[in-house]
Amino acid sequence: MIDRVHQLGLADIAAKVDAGERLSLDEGVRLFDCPDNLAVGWLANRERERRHGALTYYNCNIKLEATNVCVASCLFCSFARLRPGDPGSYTMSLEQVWDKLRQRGDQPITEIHVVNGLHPDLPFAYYTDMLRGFKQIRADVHLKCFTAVEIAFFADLYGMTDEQVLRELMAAGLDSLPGGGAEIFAERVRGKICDDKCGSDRYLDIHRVAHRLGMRSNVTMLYGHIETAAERVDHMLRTRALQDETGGIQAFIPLAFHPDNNQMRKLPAPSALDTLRVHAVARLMLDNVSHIKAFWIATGVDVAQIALWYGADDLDGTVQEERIYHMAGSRTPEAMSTREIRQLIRAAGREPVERDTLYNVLVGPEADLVRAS
Ligand code: V47
Repeated sequence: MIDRVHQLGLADIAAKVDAGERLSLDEGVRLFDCPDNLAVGWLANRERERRHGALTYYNCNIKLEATNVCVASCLFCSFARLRPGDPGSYTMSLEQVWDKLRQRGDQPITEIHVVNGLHPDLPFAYYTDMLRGFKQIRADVHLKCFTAVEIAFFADLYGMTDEQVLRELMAAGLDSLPGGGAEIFAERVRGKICDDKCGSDRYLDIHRVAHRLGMRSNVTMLYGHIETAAERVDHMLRTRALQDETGGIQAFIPLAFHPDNNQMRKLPAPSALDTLRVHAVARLMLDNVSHIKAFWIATGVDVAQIALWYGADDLDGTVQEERIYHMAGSRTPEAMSTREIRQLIRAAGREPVERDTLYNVLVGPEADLVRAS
């Protein structure tokens, strides 16, 4: 394969990666333009194995979307409804939200991931009470809730600074921020697909403040719509620059655009090859981010398995209730058991590790062998 890398003109990039040197924007674009997908994947896999060997992480989590009422009008979104009462809109009562956790009292859930629409009429206490309630039901559960876009919205709606919002949510039990809302940082793209929500600089600054306050976060990238290769790499470089400053980013998560039931439905979904390439380039560009997550609901299960050979080392988790992708056409199951996730990781030739949100190991690869013996 190294001969092929040389023939393709990627020897300088391979040498830089080997020497621990950083790749530039132009080099990232060359990785996207290279005709040989497998060669790029091979380079990324070397890097993935250097960091994690065959280990592949997942967690036991639940995703909740408490409301889909949203004042933003992102063209890619199939989930949001503009106003309360619009057909298909919903807002759960706090009891309904908490019930989602109570109903799973018998499951070893370690993380709740909440993403909501930007609801114009709910009081701030809805969110702080939600967090407090979760912790009352399960004191040890990790609360990864509210994207930076939601934090910015709360600050503007309730007349607080971003930092005040984060501090109040942390006091109520918030443990970390999920990566949603990043889309593509390039202003050209943002101006076209999501011009009425928090911009890139503020998104990144909210993560910066969260890290300063002691929280960790993830960063996502929504790809496969109108962005160019250079805009994808620019997105990765802005992420890398923040990570240089704070070290607080745990995982980078490429999210494949799903075109059903939204205003960009005329666009095709990104191909499996493109999905594999994005994960591979992310692994190579983001030398300071430990984990590249292939979110199986977004990639599809089969492609997520292959992505484990293209730079990804994490699959997200059991998920259980997911609406954003299923309303946009995802045909994956809505949930997986830990047994199924472990089996699909093994079937891909990798070794499953159940982690908590902060990547502490909870169940190592040997657990299957013990169970099988
Ligand atoms: O912010 C919305 C994306 C995100 C579509 O932090 C779409 O661990 C594709 O951020 N096609 C929410 N994507 C999900 C998210 C996430 C998922 C998994 C793990 C983590 C984490 C975060 O979903 C939104 C938006 O970027 N999205 N609509 C769509 N039609």
